[in-house]
Amino acid sequence: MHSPELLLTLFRKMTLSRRFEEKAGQAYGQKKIQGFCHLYIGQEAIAVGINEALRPDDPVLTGYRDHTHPLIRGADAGMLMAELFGKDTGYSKGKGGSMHLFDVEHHFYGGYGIVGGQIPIAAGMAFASKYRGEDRITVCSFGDAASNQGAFHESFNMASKWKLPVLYVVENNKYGMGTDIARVSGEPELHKRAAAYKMRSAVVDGMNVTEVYDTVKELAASIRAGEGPVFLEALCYRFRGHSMSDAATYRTKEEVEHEKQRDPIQTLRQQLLLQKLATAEQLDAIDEAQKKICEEAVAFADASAEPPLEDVYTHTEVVEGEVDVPPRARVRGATDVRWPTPPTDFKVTWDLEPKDAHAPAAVFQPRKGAA
Ligand SMILES: Cc1ncc(C[n+]2csc(CCOP(=O)(O)OP(=O)(O)O)c2C)c(N)n1
Ligand SMILES: [Mg+2]
Repeated sequence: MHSPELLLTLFRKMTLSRRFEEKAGQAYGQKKIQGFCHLYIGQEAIAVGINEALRPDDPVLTGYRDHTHPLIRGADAGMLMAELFGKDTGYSKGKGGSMHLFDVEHHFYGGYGIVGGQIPIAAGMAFASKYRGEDRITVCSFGDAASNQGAFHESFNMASKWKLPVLYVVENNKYGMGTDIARVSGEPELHKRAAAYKMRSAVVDGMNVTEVYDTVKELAASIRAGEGPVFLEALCYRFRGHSMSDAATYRTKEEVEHEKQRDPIQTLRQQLLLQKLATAEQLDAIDEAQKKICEEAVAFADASAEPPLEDVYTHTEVVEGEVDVPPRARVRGATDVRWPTPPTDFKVTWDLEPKDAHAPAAVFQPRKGAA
Protein backbone atom coordinates (compact mmCIF):
# COMPACT_ATOMS: atom_id res chain seq x y z
CA MET A 1 0.00 0.00 0.00
CA HIS A 2 1.16 3.50 -0.76
CA SER A 3 0.54 6.38 1.59
CA PRO A 4 -1.65 9.23 0.29
CA GLU A 5 1.36 11.56 0.82
CA LEU A 6 3.52 9.46 -1.49
CA LEU A 7 0.83 9.26 -4.19
CA LEU A 8 0.28 13.01 -4.05
CA THR A 9 4.02 13.65 -4.28
CA LEU A 10 4.20 11.41 -7.35
CA PHE A 11 1.26 13.26 -8.87
CA ARG A 12 2.76 16.67 -8.09
CA LYS A 13 6.16 15.84 -9.54
CA MET A 14 4.80 14.26 -12.74
CA THR A 15 2.59 17.30 -13.22
CA LEU A 16 5.51 19.66 -12.60
CA SER A 17 7.48 17.82 -15.28
CA ARG A 18 4.59 17.91 -17.76
CA ARG A 19 3.97 21.63 -17.28
CA PHE A 20 7.68 22.44 -17.53
CA GLU A 21 7.97 20.50 -20.78
CA GLU A 22 4.89 22.17 -22.25
CA LYS A 23 6.43 25.55 -21.48
CA ALA A 24 9.76 24.47 -22.99
CA GLY A 25 7.94 23.30 -26.14
CA GLN A 26 6.15 26.64 -26.39
CA ALA A 27 9.37 28.61 -25.85
CA TYR A 28 11.07 26.56 -28.55
CA GLY A 29 8.28 27.54 -30.97
CA GLN A 30 8.95 31.17 -30.06
CA LYS A 31 12.67 30.65 -30.83
CA LYS A 32 13.63 31.40 -27.25
CA ILE A 33 15.32 27.99 -27.17
CA GLN A 34 17.78 27.27 -29.97
CA GLY A 35 19.35 24.01 -31.08
CA PHE A 36 18.02 20.68 -29.91
CA CYS A 37 15.28 20.13 -27.36
CA HIS A 38 13.85 16.73 -26.42
CA LEU A 39 10.70 16.63 -24.33
CA TYR A 40 9.91 13.95 -21.74
CA ILE A 41 6.12 14.17 -22.14
CA GLY A 42 4.59 10.69 -21.69
CA GLN A 43 7.58 9.21 -19.87
CA GLU A 44 7.20 11.10 -16.56
CA ALA A 45 6.37 8.00 -14.51
CA ILE A 46 9.88 6.64 -15.00
CA ALA A 47 11.99 9.54 -13.75
CA VAL A 48 9.51 10.36 -10.98
CA GLY A 49 9.06 6.74 -9.84
CA ILE A 50 12.82 6.18 -9.84
CA ASN A 51 13.71 9.35 -7.98
CA GLU A 52 11.15 8.85 -5.27
CA ALA A 53 12.57 5.39 -4.62
CA LEU A 54 16.16 6.67 -4.28
CA ARG A 55 18.11 8.59 -1.71
CA PRO A 56 18.70 12.24 -2.56
CA ASP A 57 22.48 11.63 -2.60
CA ASP A 58 22.35 8.74 -5.09
CA PRO A 59 23.94 9.98 -8.32
CA VAL A 60 21.64 10.04 -11.36
CA LEU A 61 22.59 10.30 -15.03
CA THR A 62 20.54 10.23 -18.21
CA GLY A 63 20.70 11.15 -21.90
CA TYR A 64 19.61 14.36 -23.61
CA ARG A 65 15.91 13.94 -22.65
CA ASP A 66 17.01 15.31 -19.34
CA HIS A 67 14.87 18.16 -18.01
CA THR A 68 12.77 16.07 -15.63
CA HIS A 69 15.41 14.40 -13.46
CA PRO A 70 17.00 17.59 -12.06
CA LEU A 71 13.64 19.38 -11.87
CA ILE A 72 12.03 16.79 -9.63
CA ARG A 73 15.22 16.36 -7.59
CA GLY A 74 14.82 19.95 -6.46
CA ALA A 75 16.75 22.01 -9.00
CA ASP A 76 15.60 25.59 -9.45
CA ALA A 77 13.02 25.63 -12.26
CA GLY A 78 13.94 29.16 -13.34
CA MET A 79 17.62 28.33 -13.61
CA LEU A 80 16.83 25.18 -15.60
CA MET A 81 14.65 27.16 -18.00
CA ALA A 82 17.36 29.84 -18.22
CA GLU A 83 19.85 27.14 -19.19
CA LEU A 84 17.51 26.03 -21.98
CA PHE A 85 17.27 29.67 -23.10
CA GLY A 86 21.09 29.96 -23.14
CA LYS A 87 21.04 32.64 -20.47
CA ASP A 88 23.80 33.52 -17.99
CA THR A 89 21.57 32.56 -15.03
CA GLY A 90 21.35 28.96 -16.23
CA TYR A 91 22.97 26.12 -14.29
CA SER A 92 25.94 26.12 -16.68
CA LYS A 93 25.74 29.81 -17.60
CA GLY A 94 23.78 28.88 -20.70
CA LYS A 95 26.65 26.91 -22.21
CA GLY A 96 25.18 23.44 -21.70
CA GLY A 97 21.67 23.99 -22.96
CA SER A 98 18.80 21.52 -23.05
CA MET A 99 20.87 18.39 -23.65
CA HIS A 100 23.55 19.00 -21.03
CA LEU A 101 21.84 19.92 -17.79
CA PHE A 102 23.97 19.33 -14.71
CA ASP A 103 23.18 19.96 -11.06
CA VAL A 104 25.83 18.74 -8.65
CA GLU A 105 23.90 20.05 -5.65
CA HIS A 106 21.15 17.51 -6.32
CA HIS A 107 23.53 14.80 -7.53
CA PHE A 108 22.35 15.01 -11.10
CA TYR A 109 25.42 14.38 -13.26
CA GLY A 110 24.06 15.01 -16.78
CA GLY A 111 22.59 15.34 -19.48
CA TYR A 112 24.54 13.68 -22.42
CA GLY A 113 24.09 14.42 -26.12
CA ILE A 114 26.17 11.46 -27.24
CA VAL A 115 23.78 8.53 -27.38
CA GLY A 116 24.84 6.12 -24.61
CA GLY A 117 27.61 8.46 -23.40
CA GLN A 118 26.33 8.29 -19.84
CA ILE A 119 26.52 4.48 -19.61
CA PRO A 120 30.29 4.15 -19.00
CA ILE A 121 30.35 7.30 -16.88
CA ALA A 122 27.75 5.73 -14.59
CA ALA A 123 29.91 2.62 -14.24
CA GLY A 124 32.79 4.90 -13.24
CA MET A 125 30.69 6.73 -10.67
CA ALA A 126 29.45 3.44 -9.22
CA PHE A 127 33.05 2.26 -9.10
CA ALA A 128 34.02 5.41 -7.18
CA SER A 129 31.26 4.79 -4.61
CA LYS A 130 32.37 1.22 -4.13
CA TYR A 131 36.02 2.19 -3.88
CA ARG A 132 35.29 4.81 -1.25
CA GLY A 133 33.12 2.41 0.71
CA GLU A 134 30.02 4.62 0.34
CA ASP A 135 26.59 2.99 0.18
CA ARG A 136 25.31 5.17 -2.65
CA ILE A 137 23.97 3.60 -5.80
CA THR A 138 24.24 5.20 -9.23
CA VAL A 139 21.20 5.21 -11.48
CA CYS A 140 21.65 5.64 -15.20
CA SER A 141 18.83 5.74 -17.72
CA PHE A 142 19.13 5.67 -21.48
CA GLY A 143 16.96 5.01 -24.51
CA ASP A 144 16.25 1.77 -26.35
CA ALA A 145 18.47 2.82 -29.27
CA ALA A 146 21.33 3.56 -26.86
CA SER A 147 21.28 -0.09 -25.83
CA ASN A 148 22.74 -0.93 -29.25
CA GLN A 149 25.82 1.18 -28.55
CA GLY A 150 29.17 -0.52 -27.94
CA ALA A 151 29.53 1.36 -24.65
CA PHE A 152 26.53 -0.63 -23.37
CA HIS A 153 28.39 -3.92 -23.71
CA GLU A 154 31.67 -2.68 -22.26
CA SER A 155 30.03 -1.03 -19.27
CA PHE A 156 27.67 -3.92 -18.50
CA ASN A 157 30.53 -6.36 -18.64
CA MET A 158 32.62 -4.38 -16.18
CA ALA A 159 29.67 -3.51 -13.93
CA SER A 160 28.88 -7.20 -13.61
CA LYS A 161 32.47 -8.35 -13.15
CA TRP A 162 33.14 -5.74 -10.47
CA LYS A 163 29.64 -6.00 -8.91
CA LEU A 164 29.24 -2.26 -9.20
CA PRO A 165 26.38 -0.57 -7.34
CA VAL A 166 24.58 0.65 -10.44
CA LEU A 167 21.00 0.46 -11.67
CA TYR A 168 20.78 0.72 -15.43
CA VAL A 169 17.35 1.64 -16.74
CA VAL A 170 16.45 1.44 -20.40
CA GLU A 171 13.50 3.70 -21.15
CA ASN A 172 12.11 1.68 -24.02
CA ASN A 173 9.79 4.09 -25.83
CA LYS A 174 9.94 1.81 -28.91
CA TYR A 175 11.82 4.24 -31.14
CA GLY A 176 15.19 5.87 -31.61
CA MET A 177 14.98 9.07 -33.62
CA GLY A 178 12.56 7.36 -35.96
CA THR A 179 13.50 3.71 -36.06
CA ASP A 180 11.47 0.98 -34.45
CA ILE A 181 13.78 -0.79 -32.01
CA ALA A 182 12.51 -4.16 -33.24
CA ARG A 183 13.73 -3.37 -36.77
CA VAL A 184 17.33 -2.97 -35.69
CA SER A 185 17.73 -5.35 -32.76
CA GLY A 186 18.57 -9.04 -32.75
CA GLU A 187 16.93 -9.20 -29.33
CA PRO A 188 14.31 -6.46 -28.99
CA GLU A 189 13.28 -7.64 -25.52
CA LEU A 190 16.12 -5.60 -24.11
CA HIS A 191 16.11 -6.87 -20.51
CA LYS A 192 17.04 -10.32 -21.81
CA ARG A 193 20.49 -9.01 -22.69
CA ALA A 194 21.33 -8.89 -18.96
CA ALA A 195 21.70 -12.68 -18.97
CA ALA A 196 24.79 -12.38 -21.15
CA TYR A 197 26.46 -10.48 -18.30
CA LYS A 198 25.05 -12.64 -15.47
CA MET A 199 23.21 -9.54 -14.38
CA ARG A 200 19.83 -9.43 -12.67
CA SER A 201 17.07 -7.90 -14.80
CA ALA A 202 13.46 -6.79 -14.48
CA VAL A 203 10.72 -5.34 -16.66
CA VAL A 204 8.24 -2.73 -15.57
CA ASP A 205 5.30 -0.81 -17.03
CA GLY A 206 6.97 2.57 -17.42
CA MET A 207 3.58 4.26 -17.76
CA ASN A 208 2.62 3.30 -14.22
CA VAL A 209 4.41 5.40 -11.62
CA THR A 210 3.63 3.25 -8.58
CA GLU A 211 4.86 0.15 -10.38
CA VAL A 212 8.12 1.92 -11.25
CA TYR A 213 8.45 3.16 -7.66
CA ASP A 214 7.85 -0.29 -6.10
CA THR A 215 10.20 -2.05 -8.50
CA VAL A 216 13.03 0.45 -8.09
CA LYS A 217 12.61 0.48 -4.30
CA GLU A 218 13.21 -3.25 -4.21
CA LEU A 219 16.03 -3.24 -6.78
CA ALA A 220 17.80 -0.31 -5.11
CA ALA A 221 17.79 -2.15 -1.78
CA SER A 222 19.34 -5.21 -3.42
CA ILE A 223 22.06 -3.13 -5.12
CA ARG A 224 22.77 -1.20 -1.91
CA ALA A 225 23.15 -4.52 -0.10
CA GLY A 226 26.02 -5.37 -2.44
CA GLU A 227 24.18 -7.87 -4.60
CA GLY A 228 25.46 -6.39 -7.84
CA PRO A 229 24.12 -4.27 -10.69
CA VAL A 230 20.63 -4.59 -12.17
CA PHE A 231 19.22 -3.88 -15.61
CA LEU A 232 15.63 -2.61 -15.60
CA GLU A 233 13.57 -2.26 -18.76
CA ALA A 234 10.78 0.32 -18.46
CA LEU A 235 8.28 0.00 -21.30
CA CYS A 236 6.95 3.41 -22.24
CA TYR A 237 5.98 5.78 -25.03
CA ARG A 238 6.81 9.38 -25.83
CA PHE A 239 3.81 11.45 -26.81
CA ARG A 240 5.76 14.12 -28.71
CA GLY A 241 8.31 13.89 -31.50
CA HIS A 242 11.85 12.69 -30.95
CA SER A 243 12.99 16.30 -30.69
CA MET A 244 11.28 19.54 -31.63
CA SER A 245 11.96 18.78 -35.29
CA ASP A 246 10.42 15.43 -36.14
CA ALA A 247 8.62 14.66 -39.40
CA ALA A 248 6.74 11.87 -37.56
CA THR A 249 6.56 9.60 -40.59
CA TYR A 250 7.56 6.47 -38.70
CA ARG A 251 4.43 6.02 -36.59
CA THR A 252 0.74 6.58 -37.18
CA LYS A 253 -1.45 9.20 -35.52
CA GLU A 254 -3.70 6.35 -34.37
CA GLU A 255 -0.82 4.69 -32.56
CA VAL A 256 0.04 7.92 -30.74
CA GLU A 257 -3.60 8.54 -29.79
CA HIS A 258 -3.94 4.96 -28.59
CA GLU A 259 -0.85 5.29 -26.38
CA LYS A 260 -2.09 8.57 -24.94
CA GLN A 261 -4.87 6.57 -23.30
CA ARG A 262 -2.12 5.30 -21.00
CA ASP A 263 -1.07 8.78 -19.88
CA PRO A 264 0.69 8.14 -16.53
CA ILE A 265 -0.62 11.36 -14.97
CA GLN A 266 -4.23 10.60 -15.87
CA THR A 267 -3.85 7.04 -14.60
CA LEU A 268 -2.66 8.24 -11.19
CA ARG A 269 -5.30 10.96 -11.10
CA GLN A 270 -8.03 8.37 -11.66
CA GLN A 271 -6.54 6.18 -8.94
CA LEU A 272 -6.47 9.06 -6.44
CA LEU A 273 -10.07 9.96 -7.23
CA LEU A 274 -11.36 6.38 -7.17
CA GLN A 275 -9.70 5.69 -3.84
CA LYS A 276 -11.04 9.02 -2.58
CA LEU A 277 -7.55 10.10 -1.55
CA ALA A 278 -8.07 13.51 -3.13
CA THR A 279 -10.84 15.52 -4.72
CA ALA A 280 -10.74 16.81 -8.28
CA GLU A 281 -10.44 20.35 -6.84
CA GLN A 282 -7.38 19.40 -4.79
CA LEU A 283 -5.67 17.82 -7.78
CA ASP A 284 -6.52 20.82 -9.96
CA ALA A 285 -5.00 23.09 -7.30
CA ILE A 286 -1.78 21.04 -7.36
CA ASP A 287 -1.74 21.36 -11.13
CA GLU A 288 -2.28 25.12 -10.98
CA ALA A 289 0.60 25.48 -8.52
CA GLN A 290 2.94 23.62 -10.91
CA LYS A 291 1.79 25.78 -13.84
CA LYS A 292 2.63 28.86 -11.79
CA ILE A 293 6.13 27.54 -11.00
CA CYS A 294 6.72 27.00 -14.73
CA GLU A 295 5.31 30.38 -15.74
CA GLU A 296 7.63 32.02 -13.24
CA ALA A 297 10.51 29.94 -14.60
CA VAL A 298 9.87 31.31 -18.09
CA ALA A 299 9.56 34.86 -16.77
CA PHE A 300 12.89 34.46 -14.94
CA ALA A 301 14.61 33.08 -18.03
CA ASP A 302 13.10 35.82 -20.20
CA ALA A 303 14.31 38.55 -17.87
CA SER A 304 17.81 37.08 -17.55
CA ALA A 305 20.81 38.42 -19.45
CA GLU A 306 22.74 36.65 -22.18
CA PRO A 307 26.20 35.48 -21.07
CA PRO A 308 28.66 38.36 -21.48
CA LEU A 309 30.68 38.31 -24.68
CA GLU A 310 33.98 38.09 -22.80
CA ASP A 311 32.82 34.72 -21.42
CA VAL A 312 32.62 33.08 -24.84
CA TYR A 313 35.82 31.11 -24.34
CA THR A 314 35.68 30.66 -20.56
CA HIS A 315 34.21 27.93 -18.34
CA THR A 316 34.36 25.25 -21.00
CA GLU A 317 36.98 23.25 -19.14
CA VAL A 318 38.13 22.91 -15.54
CA VAL A 319 40.92 25.36 -14.85
CA GLU A 320 42.99 24.77 -11.74
CA GLY A 321 42.47 27.45 -9.15
CA GLU A 322 39.41 28.89 -10.90
CA VAL A 323 36.76 30.02 -8.42
CA ASP A 324 33.91 27.51 -8.48
CA VAL A 325 30.74 29.01 -7.03
CA PRO A 326 27.77 26.64 -6.75
CA PRO A 327 25.22 27.78 -9.35
CA ARG A 328 22.35 28.48 -6.94
CA ALA A 329 24.65 30.54 -4.74
CA ARG A 330 25.90 32.47 -7.79
CA VAL A 331 22.48 33.14 -9.29
CA ARG A 332 20.06 33.23 -6.36
CA GLY A 333 22.47 34.14 -3.58
CA ALA A 334 21.46 30.92 -1.81
CA THR A 335 23.26 30.17 1.43
CA ASP A 336 21.82 26.68 1.98
CA VAL A 337 23.65 24.92 -0.88
CA ARG A 338 25.01 21.55 0.21
CA TRP A 339 27.94 20.93 -2.07
CA PRO A 340 29.59 17.50 -2.08
CA THR A 341 33.31 17.41 -1.32
CA PRO A 342 34.87 14.42 -3.05
CA PRO A 343 37.99 12.93 -1.49
CA THR A 344 41.25 14.06 -3.03
CA ASP A 345 43.54 11.14 -2.14
CA PHE A 346 43.19 9.39 -5.48
CA LYS A 347 45.44 6.45 -6.14
CA VAL A 348 45.86 5.76 -9.81
CA THR A 349 47.09 2.21 -9.59
CA TRP A 350 45.70 -1.25 -10.12
CA ASP A 351 44.90 -1.26 -6.40
CA LEU A 352 41.74 0.57 -7.43
CA GLU A 353 40.21 -2.72 -8.52
CA PRO A 354 37.89 -3.97 -5.77
CA LYS A 355 39.68 -6.83 -4.07
CA ASP A 356 36.66 -9.08 -3.76
CA ALA A 357 36.11 -8.98 -7.52
CA HIS A 358 39.27 -10.90 -8.38
CA ALA A 359 38.55 -14.18 -10.07
CA PRO A 360 40.81 -17.00 -8.94
CA ALA A 361 43.95 -16.90 -11.04
CA ALA A 362 43.77 -19.32 -13.92
CA VAL A 363 46.40 -22.04 -13.69
CA PHE A 364 47.94 -23.06 -16.98
CA GLN A 365 47.98 -26.84 -17.34
CA PRO A 366 49.94 -28.08 -20.34
CA ARG A 367 48.10 -30.94 -22.02
CA LYS A 368 49.85 -34.25 -21.66
CA GLY A 369 51.49 -35.33 -24.83
CA ALA A 370 51.31 -31.90 -26.38
CA ALA A 371 54.20 -31.10 -28.61
C1 LIG B 1 26.75 8.53 -30.78
C2 LIG B 1 25.54 9.17 -31.38
N1 LIG B 1 25.00 8.66 -32.51
C3 LIG B 1 23.90 9.21 -33.05
C4 LIG B 1 23.34 10.33 -32.49
C5 LIG B 1 22.07 10.94 -33.09
N2 LIG B 1 20.91 10.56 -32.26
C6 LIG B 1 20.44 11.43 -31.35
S1 LIG B 1 19.17 10.77 -30.51
C7 LIG B 1 19.22 9.32 -31.36
C8 LIG B 1 18.24 8.22 -31.05
C9 LIG B 1 18.33 7.69 -29.67
O1 LIG B 1 17.14 7.03 -29.30
P1 LIG B 1 16.94 6.33 -27.91
O2 LIG B 1 18.25 5.89 -27.36
O3 LIG B 1 15.89 5.30 -28.07
O4 LIG B 1 16.44 7.50 -26.95
P2 LIG B 1 15.09 8.36 -27.03
O5 LIG B 1 15.40 9.54 -27.89
O6 LIG B 1 14.03 7.49 -27.58
O7 LIG B 1 14.82 8.80 -25.63
C10 LIG B 1 20.24 9.36 -32.30
C11 LIG B 1 20.55 8.26 -33.21
C12 LIG B 1 23.94 10.86 -31.32
N3 LIG B 1 23.45 11.92 -30.69
N4 LIG B 1 25.01 10.24 -30.76
MG1 LIG C 1 13.84 5.45 -27.72
